[in-house]
Amino acid sequence: MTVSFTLNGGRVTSAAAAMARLLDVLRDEFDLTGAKEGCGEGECGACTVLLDGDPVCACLVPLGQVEGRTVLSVEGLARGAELAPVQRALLDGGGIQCGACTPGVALSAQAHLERCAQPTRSSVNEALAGNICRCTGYERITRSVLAAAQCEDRCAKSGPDASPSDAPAGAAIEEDLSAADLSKKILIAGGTDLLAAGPAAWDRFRAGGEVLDLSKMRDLRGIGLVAERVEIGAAVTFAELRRHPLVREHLPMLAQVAGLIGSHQIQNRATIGGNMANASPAGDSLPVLLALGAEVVIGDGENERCVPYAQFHTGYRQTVLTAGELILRLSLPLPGEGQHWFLRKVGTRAAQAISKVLLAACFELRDGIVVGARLAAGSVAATPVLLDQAAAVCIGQRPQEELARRAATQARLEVKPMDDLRSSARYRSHVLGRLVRRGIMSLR
Ligand SMILES: Cc1cc2nc3c(=O)[nH]c(=O)nc-3n(C[C@@H](O)[C@@H](O)[C@H](O)COP(=O)(O)OP(=O)(O)OC[C@H]3O[C@@H](n4cnc5c(N)ncnc54)[C@H](O)[C@@H]3O)c2cc1C
Ligand code: FES
Ligand code: FES
Repeated sequence: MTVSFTLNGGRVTSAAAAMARLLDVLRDEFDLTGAKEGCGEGECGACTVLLDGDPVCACLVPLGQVEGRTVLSVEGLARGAELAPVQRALLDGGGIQCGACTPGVALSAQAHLERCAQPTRSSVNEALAGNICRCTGYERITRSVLAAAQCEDRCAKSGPDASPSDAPAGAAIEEDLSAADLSKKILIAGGTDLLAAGPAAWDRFRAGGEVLDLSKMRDLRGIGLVAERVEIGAAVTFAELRRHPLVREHLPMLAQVAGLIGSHQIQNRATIGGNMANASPAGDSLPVLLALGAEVVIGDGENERCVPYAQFHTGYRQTVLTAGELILRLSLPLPGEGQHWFLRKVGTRAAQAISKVLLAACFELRDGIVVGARLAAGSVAATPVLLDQAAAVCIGQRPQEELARRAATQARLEVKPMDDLRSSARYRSHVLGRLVRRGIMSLR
């Protein structure tokens, strides 16, 4: 089986395994060594390439998922002998250092310049947050990209022909849900957890080859309004959630948390269904889904069942999914009148940081009185926790200091935080109390 795609403007075919990493294929088969392997886990961005114009980490993309798509590596960025404006600006502005991460920086910057009508210092910094350069020199990089933003031809597509290829999509990895025996398959969506699991996982893929690509299933992909509820396919990415007008209008807390997941490279690939199925207590979307009162539709190719999301996580990294089942979609109620929300993620830095604590809360207020409350926290127990008792304390009360203090104390009693590399249990408990207090005081 071969995989065909457009690479730097030309049609190419690879006979490598469908689960081979795009990074290895580019470097070993096509001799394109601009994309570097820094971490192999999606953290550093040195392997960044553009997939259909979006920055992704080539170390986390299986070859089979580029079938019929367009890949741009740094080798395709220049226009013949002439450097692209962003490359020229990095060179002129000294935003290059030792050069190891520069190809990834240039491609992330190029994508941002093409997508953002008016790049600013903060939008550039956010767009480059997934390119962690060990030489530092961030200021010069930012200045160089802002200088490139002034060039009239900054957006001109590079390479001889960067239009999507006409190859039929989906030949390399199976995609027909009804025909698949799910219990025998490795399910892959964005691959950000699966491929970050390292060489042991890749060996399993190479040996097994029994892979089902959820990202190609139309049933798992859409976002829509159905009977006064927002339905979101499990294979919707965080980048899509972040941008989608329905989500931004009705579920702004979900759009906001999508922007807190990893970097742009990760958001362009990671799916909400994968975040739920991976079931890490630090999964950032999970407390938000709890606070929003989501329901999960689960299926096995023939039958469907609907489970309140509050019952989905059954233990550390465990869910109600049985062998052969997958998450099809989420269903979320539209917010009612007088609803307020509060979201805070506390980590070591703003981007690319696993949460130490995350609090998501929805409150309903009538005449200044709390008449509804759902608070949920992440990274403070083996599963994301719905803080039922803290919510109960709020009902019928005015959001004042005394209430905030009582709810914070109650919330701390409802969780069982752990000591680990990122934080201590004591710190997590303390921060959770502060966040609950702040959430309630934000209602005043
Ligand atoms: C560098 C980096 C930074 C990150 N930062 C964050 C962060 O800040 N916050 C955060 O919450 N997460 C973070 N993550 C993890 C996040 O990317 C994943 O949890 C992601 O959401 C998983 O989705 P995916 O589509 O990539 O899943 P995949 O890797 O494709 O799959 C993950 C698991 O879920 C299963 N699966 C996928 N979809 C389904 C489905 N529909 N039904 C049943 N099973 C399914 C797969 O079989 C697999 O076992 C980060 C990851 C990386 C590599
Ligand atoms: S090698 Fe570091 S993100 Fe891919
Ligand atoms: S350019 Fe040297 S480590 Fe980034």
